[in-house]
Amino acid sequence: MFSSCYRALILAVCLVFWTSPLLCAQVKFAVDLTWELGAPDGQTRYMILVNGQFPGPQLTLDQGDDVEFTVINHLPFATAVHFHGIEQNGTPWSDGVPGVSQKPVASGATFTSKWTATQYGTYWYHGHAEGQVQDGLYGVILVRPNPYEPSPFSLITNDSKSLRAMRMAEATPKPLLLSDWSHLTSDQYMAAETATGYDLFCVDSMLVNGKGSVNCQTQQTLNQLTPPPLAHLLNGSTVTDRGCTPPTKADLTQGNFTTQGSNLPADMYSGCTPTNGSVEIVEVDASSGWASINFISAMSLKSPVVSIDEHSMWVYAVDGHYIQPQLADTIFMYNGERYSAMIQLDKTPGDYTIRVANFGADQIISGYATLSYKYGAKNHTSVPSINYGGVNTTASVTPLDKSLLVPFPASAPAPTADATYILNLGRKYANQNWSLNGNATYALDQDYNSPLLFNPESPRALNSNYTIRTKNDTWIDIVLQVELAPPNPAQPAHPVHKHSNKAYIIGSANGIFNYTSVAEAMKYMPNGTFNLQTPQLRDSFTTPSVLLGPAWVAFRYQSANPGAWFLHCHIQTHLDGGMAMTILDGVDTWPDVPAEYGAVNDGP
Ligand SMILES: *[C@@H]1O[C@H](CO)[C@@H](O)[C@H](O)[C@H]1NC(C)=O
Ligand SMILES: *[C@@H]1O[C@H](CO)[C@@H](O)[C@H](O)[C@H]1NC(C)=O
Ligand SMILES: *[C@@H]1O[C@H](CO)[C@@H](O)[C@H](O)[C@H]1NC(C)=O
Ligand SMILES: *[C@@H]1O[C@H](CO)[C@@H](O)[C@H](O)[C@H]1NC(C)=O
Ligand SMILES: *[C@@H]1O[C@H](CO)[C@@H](O)[C@H](O)[C@H]1NC(C)=O
Ligand SMILES: *[C@@H]1O[C@H](CO)[C@@H](O)[C@H](O)[C@H]1NC(C)=O
Ligand SMILES: *[C@@H]1O[C@H](CO)[C@@H](O)[C@H](O)[C@H]1NC(C)=O
Ligand SMILES: *[C@@H]1O[C@H](CO)[C@@H](O)[C@H](O)[C@H]1NC(C)=O
Ligand SMILES: *[C@@H]1O[C@H](CO)[C@@H](O)[C@H](O)[C@H]1NC(C)=O
Ligand SMILES: *[C@@H]1O[C@H](CO)[C@@H](O)[C@H](O)[C@H]1NC(C)=O
Ligand SMILES: *[C@@H]1O[C@H](CO)[C@@H](O)[C@H](O)[C@H]1NC(C)=O
Ligand SMILES: *[C@@H]1O[C@H](CO)[C@@H](O)[C@H](O)[C@H]1NC(C)=O
Ligand SMILES: [Cu+2]
Repeated sequence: MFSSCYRALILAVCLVFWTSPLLCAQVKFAVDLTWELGAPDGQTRYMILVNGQFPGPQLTLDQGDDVEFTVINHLPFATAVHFHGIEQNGTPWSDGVPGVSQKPVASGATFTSKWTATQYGTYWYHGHAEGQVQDGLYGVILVRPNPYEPSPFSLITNDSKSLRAMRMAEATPKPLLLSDWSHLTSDQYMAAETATGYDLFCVDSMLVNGKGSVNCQTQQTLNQLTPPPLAHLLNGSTVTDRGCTPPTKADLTQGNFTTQGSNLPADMYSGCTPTNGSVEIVEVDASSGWASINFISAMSLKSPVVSIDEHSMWVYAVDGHYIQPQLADTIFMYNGERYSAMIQLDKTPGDYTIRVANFGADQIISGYATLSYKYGAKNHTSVPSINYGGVNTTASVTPLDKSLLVPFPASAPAPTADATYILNLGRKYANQNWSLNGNATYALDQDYNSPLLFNPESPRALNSNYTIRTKNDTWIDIVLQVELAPPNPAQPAHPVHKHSNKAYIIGSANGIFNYTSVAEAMKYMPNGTFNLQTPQLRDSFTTPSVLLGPAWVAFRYQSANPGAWFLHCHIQTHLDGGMAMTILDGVDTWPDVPAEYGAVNDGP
């Protein structure tokens, strides 16, 4: 009932504002999944193809469209497809998380999600069963804004020709789906973790729109690119010839649990054989004036910094939502994040390299694509802003300032929260097992056959080690506290992603959040620790990487969309290892799950 009311409202809006060809489309989109040999980076392995393609085909929508997304599972195992960042207003059964919002889609079965594209912006769909992102199950979702959405381009220029060009660029963007790629399947990767007791993170290549190559560097180059603090910690040893920090540097990359290093597959961290894969060419036409490059991180394990040689970028949207545009040369990205950038096509027509470099201390590796001006010289050599290790090449390179990603139009959360949850992130039971609250690891398949959305009173749904239960129409604070004590000598950044509606990142600091609420903390913390006026509005909240001491980040959101929403680290191996919880938003007002979604109330 709730959803049909909502749809009626959207329909009314469509009728009032939209011209006829655009009117509230019903979009049907089907993905046929198969398990086949493929070679995205030039080396063959088994992987998931979507309609015979990798990455999957792009789903392009207009804001307000109703979508029927059908998964046809021809894989030899169960699956489910999630719509990352799509708020699923009134359709919690269509979120695509097995064990949370639905049962897994069995091999041979078909499942249709139905949802409304209520928000404009750049999103993506991806597998949410096991580690299927690592096997290639993902594709772009683009929702073009309604004409009446105020856009922030007049903060860049008031020149009417340029504004028209930006609007046109926004409607026909160049999405760059960035991913990391391993020659091991996700199952093999996970098996290596179980066999070694290591949290593993070495990959073979970085892909742009599914294309790339294995790039190898000499050991000397890799050593030169090793950041001095890492070199110091390596204490005389070096990164491997794949650019990876060895997992044996346990104090740096692992917890204090037992390991079996001899079980590490010989070719997982060492041995680099270059390949000649293909290169994504992004063709632009200087006569259009501007292009919109929409970066989407579909990375499983790596954190890329991206740049386009000789082109500064006006970043105008993050995680699908407009911001006050900010000019930057490089953007540091975490798993699942999206950044849309306007670039002016005013350089000498030619080819310019797009660089995608990992910036964590875990691996020195880059991937490339080409921005190619139509009619430009093909022999043009462009000037980089970052090197193979992701480090700026000159002092004048300006990184995107993430503390200043101000939503446009201005929007802010409620000044106080109704409930506060403090979660202690860290390892649990083994180096590759992670807990989002310090108490429990969340096995992905634990509720496969009785999803929490169908069973809000089950013992698991009532266990605060696994779920957070909120009342509808309340404001919730979640503080992500990153511990630094045994068994965690250090922790990498955790990009924690929340399903359904976005949240405001309202504060972050080093140390222990030793308070019961943000309101209390504000009395004691230095001015500037919290920002309730212009906080970022996002669907992921990355904790700082910690080496020297603990740190925390706090986000605030409104429980306004009743449903079971996953909250999890988007590093695939951390999710596999248990780093998740489910938020049961508005569990007091949950709608009945429509019969067509297979709701069987299995009871507690
Ligand atoms: C464009 O005009 C608006 C309204 O006058 C103004 O607020 C804005 O700053 C102008 N933009 C630029 C880039 O000058
Ligand atoms: C660094 O290496 C040296 C020589 O192998 C060894 O004696 C020392 O204990 C190491 N230091 C650390 C902090 O591991
Ligand atoms: C890649 O292709 C180029 C041009 O055909 C060739 O010169 C180079 O040797 C090839 N490299 C590898 C690793 O196959
Ligand atoms: C690039 O090619 C053009 C024509 O093909 C030539 O005129 C120019 O000198 C070349 N530039 C370089 C740097 O090789
Ligand atoms: C990179 O940028 C930083 C900060 O602006 C600067 O200190 C450093 O010198 C730059 N690196 C190079 C190689 O110029
Ligand atoms: C939650 O986890 C803690 C620590 O593992 C445990 O002591 C407690 O019993 C658990 N609570 C429930 C309700 O299972
Ligand atoms: C973790 O377990 C402890 C001990 O049972 C309990 O006090 C605490 O509330 C639990 N934390 C969560 C998030 O459930
Ligand atoms: C690892 O850390 C735990 C605390 O979480 C501690 O009890 C244990 O002794 C540590 N093990 C080693 C080998 O240091
Ligand atoms: C937290 O606050 C309590 C009470 O003020 C204090 O006793 C305790 O030492 C504090 N803990 C930390 C880690 O700061
Ligand atoms: C905090 O700082 C802001 C800007 O620097 C200032 O406007 C405000 O008055 C300060 N608030 C307090 C409580 O000091
Ligand atoms: C839940 O709260 C939101 C936000 O206040 C409200 O719009 C919505 O109607 C409520 N839903 C239900 C089912 O009460
Ligand atoms: C530990 O992580 C592995 C995946 O690496 C997972 O299969 C296993 O269930 C986890 N164990 C626990 C106790 O969470
Ligand atoms: Cu993590």
